[in-house]
Amino acid sequence: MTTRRTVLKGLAASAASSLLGPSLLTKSAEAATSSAGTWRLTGSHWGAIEALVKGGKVAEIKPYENDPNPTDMVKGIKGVIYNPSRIKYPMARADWLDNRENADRTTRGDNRYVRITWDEALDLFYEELERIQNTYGPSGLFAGATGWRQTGMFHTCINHMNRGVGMHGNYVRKVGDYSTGAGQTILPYVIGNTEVYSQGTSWPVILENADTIVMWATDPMKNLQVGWTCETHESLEYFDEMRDKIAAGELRVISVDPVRTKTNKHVGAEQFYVNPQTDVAFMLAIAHTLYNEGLHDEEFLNIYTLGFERFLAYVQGEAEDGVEKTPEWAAPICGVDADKIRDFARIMAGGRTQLLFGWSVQRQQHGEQPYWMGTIIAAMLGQIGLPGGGVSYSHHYSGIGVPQTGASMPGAFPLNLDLGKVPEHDNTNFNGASAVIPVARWVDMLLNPGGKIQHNGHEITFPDVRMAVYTGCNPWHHHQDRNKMRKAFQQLETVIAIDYAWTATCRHADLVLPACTQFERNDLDTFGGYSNTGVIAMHKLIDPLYHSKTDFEIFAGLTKRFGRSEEYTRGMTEMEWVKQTYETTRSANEGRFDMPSFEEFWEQGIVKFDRGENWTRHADFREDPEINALGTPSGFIEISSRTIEKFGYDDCGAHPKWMEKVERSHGGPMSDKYPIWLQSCHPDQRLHSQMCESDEYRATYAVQGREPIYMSPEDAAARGIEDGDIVRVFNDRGQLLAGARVTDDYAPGVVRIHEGAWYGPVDASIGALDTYGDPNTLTIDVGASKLSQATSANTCLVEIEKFEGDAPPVTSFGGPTEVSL
Ligand SMILES: Nc1nc2c(c(=O)[nH]1)N[C@H]1C(S)=C(S)[C@@H](COP(=O)(O)OP(=O)(O)OC[C@H]3O[C@@H](n4cnc5c(=O)[nH]c(N)nc54)[C@H](O)[C@@H]3O)O[C@H]1N2
Ligand SMILES: Nc1nc2c(c(=O)[nH]1)N[C@H]1C(S)=C(S)[C@@H](COP(=O)(O)OP(=O)(O)OC[C@H]3O[C@@H](n4cnc5c(=O)[nH]c(N)nc54)[C@H](O)[C@@H]3O)O[C@H]1N2
Ligand SMILES: [Mo]
Repeated sequence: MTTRRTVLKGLAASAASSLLGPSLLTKSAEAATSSAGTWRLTGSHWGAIEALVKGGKVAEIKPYENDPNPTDMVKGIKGVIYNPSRIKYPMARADWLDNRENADRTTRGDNRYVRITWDEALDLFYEELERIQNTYGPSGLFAGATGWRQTGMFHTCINHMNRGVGMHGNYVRKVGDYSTGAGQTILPYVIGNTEVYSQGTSWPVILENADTIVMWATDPMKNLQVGWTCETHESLEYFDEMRDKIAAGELRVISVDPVRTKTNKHVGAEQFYVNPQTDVAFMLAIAHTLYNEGLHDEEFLNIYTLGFERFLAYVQGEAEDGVEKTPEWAAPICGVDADKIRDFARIMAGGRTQLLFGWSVQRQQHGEQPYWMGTIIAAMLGQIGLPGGGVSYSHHYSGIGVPQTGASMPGAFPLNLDLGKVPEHDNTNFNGASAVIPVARWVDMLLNPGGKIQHNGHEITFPDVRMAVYTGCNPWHHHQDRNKMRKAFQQLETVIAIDYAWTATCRHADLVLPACTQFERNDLDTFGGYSNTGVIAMHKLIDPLYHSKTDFEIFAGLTKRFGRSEEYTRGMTEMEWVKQTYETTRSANEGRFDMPSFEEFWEQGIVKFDRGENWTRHADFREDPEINALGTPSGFIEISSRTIEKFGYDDCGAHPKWMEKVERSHGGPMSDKYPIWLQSCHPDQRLHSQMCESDEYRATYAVQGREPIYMSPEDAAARGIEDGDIVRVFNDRGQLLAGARVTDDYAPGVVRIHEGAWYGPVDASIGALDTYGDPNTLTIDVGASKLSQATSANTCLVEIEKFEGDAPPVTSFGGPTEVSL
């Protein structure tokens, strides 16, 4: 099959100059640059953008003209490039530079840094790697953290670090991620695939065939503003269609969420408030209703699933706790009237129903359970594999549901060693400890070297880690329970952070290396997420600012210290890598999708493929469950799992169950002391912590210079809090200041502070007041269960009070205090 390609025009002048390099710049290109400036196209998590570059500076940034739904966040990009928080040159923590592994580690975070040269910095980096490998071996080094590196396939900074450090020696790595840790662990046992990172039924199929869409704990219009690769925002168009269909009475959409979401406000869905963290009780009562009213699909359960009887005995109260999971049982837990629960079950069974789950609801204690229940309800409805029916766990992410073109996309810089090569320190002896740990357990690892935990059927032994290297991630935003973390960090003799901005991670590091931003390098990227819409050229806008370097240059410099720079770079320059990556993609698509020469591509900016075909998830399984068996142990949907049962865990058993949380609002544990549930969802106006530093943009949402905390009028009034007040939010783990935003989008007892707010404690002491409003100052750091050991960030209770007196200034931004030794 050959598909016509559409090449989008424009932006040619800028592109050509980037390709040729400075020495070959033509006179006309230079002239264009000097007067009116040049518009250059590049890609980003926030979509394709065009930047006006004048006199070597970015003067203006606007969304790519063909972006159908640009995000407001584009307004924040310029403020990221030019920002007082940029890391200008390599720096070392004052106490550490003096005393290295004998330095006082309790002063980490006091923000005193000494400027050093790149040569000194890379020598120190290398010396520390040597010292750790020689003293402790690979179990002494943790370099496995990952995060939302800026876009661009070649410059993917995580790969640069893994390859560069990996050439020197082995180290402790992580498995899983913060996004979907519980979901990606449970669903392969239940439905044979992580589901969270898999293509879903095409939106046009859903919108055409579904009678009811249940948006369960999901806010796609907020979360689809960004993508893992260059976002096209094609998927956002479907929400206009959804809105129109609801208005025309052709579609019913119900949002099950303790908050009225951005998506709901756009499409006008029915709001179904449920008490936080109680979805499983609600779902068990739905299952009870479906079964006892004969609304379930017996035939589907017989043909496609295993283990229903056992689950049913639990629901009917004939086994285990002996409690029948009636709507009357669930109502006081989940806060939904028994009759409304029954209605809900009947609506779902009354027509074609598509369940769409977000990820937040599995980022809580026992986060596996609501996901498992989601599949069971869909199986009881018997619509899995039908167009507009069944269950999805991914339609809010990176263009999932936009029909996929099927084209091959560019690959990233190789993170592994070249074939047949071994690291300088080829030691694979981890001293009896595990070489891979579940990602969200690294603070427990630091606090309990030699300690053991269960994980997904295996025992993990925590290594004795002494050094950590972080790049493309910000653990002092992404991990839970700041004060526990501060203590754990004292275990580390050396922390190296590579970033372009002075994040809290850099402020708690010993050696800080300035990478440049993606706008200061040439690259290419997938255009669109799972849609594989095309390939985009990422034209460098300006040269690296200050003394910053690309991650490629940084690790070329590090590997040079042990004589392996050539192998690291393969003797190729940035542009040679970009071109080679493009050519590899072009060959992979040969005969299927035409792609122009590299030179043409670079000039044109975007190669777009024809839209893919509509597709229905699990249709093949429905068609023939023997030939197209699922990846579960049995090949069928496992409503009960013998494999999980054999692990013998008390917090994730043979089938999903309602389990109480260590902290739960609305009458649950700890709610006497801390009555309010804090959810730390993903920000509408940031990508995690990225862009928080962008001052002008932050001013559009901050409240008296603090991160907003959204709360209901009832909770505000009960505490004498008014919209715009500074409040103190606290629990036994920590305290922070935030700015009150009072809105009836939030149910009473439910508040939100978006994750990614920059941590800014008043001082470096344990328990210090955070002046800006990082919710992870308050969140709990426990594993979701022994199965996944995932983050439980959304299991968190707090109390709030109006802050009286003079609020301390925000300390999060603007970089370190420079001192000299
Ligand atoms: N309470 C709570 N916590 C959460 C979550 C939650 O819902 N609630 N969500 C979790 C989830 S799902 C996620 S994915 C994580 C996100 O956690 P992270 O991925 O750690 O968050 P980011 O803010 O994107 O951090 C990326 C860092 O990399 C830097 N960076 C970007 N590009 C480059 C580059 O090219 N080179 C270098 N050297 N550095 C670069 C950025 O400046 C930034 O500091 O947070 C998790 N934490
Ligand atoms: N703008 C923007 N978009 C992003 C990101 C970003 O940082 N900014 N990050 C990206 C990444 S890395 C990820 S992992 C995804 C995250 O995607 P998700 O985890 O799905 O997103 P969240 O915004 O955290 O939460 C979605 C909804 O879940 C609801 N919710 C939370 N807890 C419960 C509960 O107990 N029960 C019910 N019924 N509802 C609940 C919240 O109220 C919210 O409306 O987003 C991606 N998209
Ligand atoms: Mo994530």
